[in-house]
Amino acid sequence: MTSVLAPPLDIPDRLSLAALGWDEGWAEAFAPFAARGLQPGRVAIDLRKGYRLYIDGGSVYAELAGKFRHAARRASDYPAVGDWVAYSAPAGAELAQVVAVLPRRSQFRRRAAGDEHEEQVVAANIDTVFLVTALDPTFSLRRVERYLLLAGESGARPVLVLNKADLCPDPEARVAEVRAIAPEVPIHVLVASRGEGVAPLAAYLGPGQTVALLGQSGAGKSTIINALAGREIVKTGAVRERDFRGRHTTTQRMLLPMPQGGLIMDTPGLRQLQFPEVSESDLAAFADIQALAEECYFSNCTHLTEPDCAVRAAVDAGKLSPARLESYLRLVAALREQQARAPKRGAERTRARPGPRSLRPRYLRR
Ligand SMILES: Nc1nc2c(ncn2[C@@H]2O[C@H](COP(=O)(O)OP(=O)(O)OP(=O)(O)O)[C@@H](O)[C@H]2O)c(=O)[nH]1
Ligand SMILES: [Mg+2]
Ligand SMILES: [Zn+2]
Repeated sequence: MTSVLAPPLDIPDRLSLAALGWDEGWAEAFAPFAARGLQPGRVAIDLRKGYRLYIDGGSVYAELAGKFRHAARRASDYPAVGDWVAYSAPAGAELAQVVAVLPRRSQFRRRAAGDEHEEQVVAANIDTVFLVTALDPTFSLRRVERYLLLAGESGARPVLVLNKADLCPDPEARVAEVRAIAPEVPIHVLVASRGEGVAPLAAYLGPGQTVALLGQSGAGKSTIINALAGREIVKTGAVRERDFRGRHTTTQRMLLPMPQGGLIMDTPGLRQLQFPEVSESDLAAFADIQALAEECYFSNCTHLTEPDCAVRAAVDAGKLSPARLESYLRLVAALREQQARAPKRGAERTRARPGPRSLRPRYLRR
């Protein structure tokens, strides 16, 4: 059992309660349980049929005590990753028994599966949340707004992390836009895959601190964690080139002890906001960029990172505005996402597909 359920073995998980975030406030909330001979633990992973708990100096596997299950009324009554719980370890029992969940200081909720009225808590007791957005052509200010809203409801302190700056013609313009909608929120610009801009994020960690990362799949959440840890402690996955979609590489929420002290929570990607409907005729407005693209070395150049890109060269030479290139890249990404969503069945397929190959913009040809 342990082999399947254990997080990566090289993570030191023999933390003291204080390192896990325990303080006087928690001790006070726990006092009645301590009086009953129960122990405190923090939920590290939700294994659906049970939990892995970090406890003072180690970890245990636990399940819900029968009484707990009978008393639980709402989905939000159940333990979430990050929760402090009271457990007992009856002699001879294989698993520790979770008896109670301590009142949460912050919480992220989402609609419970199968019940549209009920909300489930997916992460608890987060001090700081990194709202991770990719500065690739899928960038959306509306998505940033939605993340800020989520953070606002949670009670965790938000930090905006704009990753993949290498895929953005004008990161500073993006920062300005984001700052305009969230003047109080710290903003960090990163190229996480190269470790750039990552170091300042360590300031949010430290003994007892809990940081969670939220963002769409493929935004680079796990890459940021690995960069902060200084080695690979979680898996990362390439995004689909066609439409920049992530592959939902991280499938479980888990709390990971960090070398800086404190815990970081990796999370699966949030569902992506779909692009607004667009049509290929919108590309007509970008005939100049399409003409430039004919000169790119790679016929399927994305104008993001490829060498010998005539489009980026025009931006560098001041002949094409970065904002205009961004609008174009967004439009193309939206078209691609639409094509990927289009029905794949027989007759519909021919209709849903774009026109004759020769009429399709060079960018969309493969
Ligand atoms: N170009 C570029 N690629 C990046 C950057 N950061 C991460 N990536 C790549 O983006 C892909 C997705 O990264 P992940 O860290 O797996 O993304 P994630 O947000 O954890 O995705 P999920 O686990 O699916 O939610 C990987 O191929 C990373 O190497 C960056 O700054 N620039
Ligand atoms: Mg991930
Ligand atoms: Zn190009």
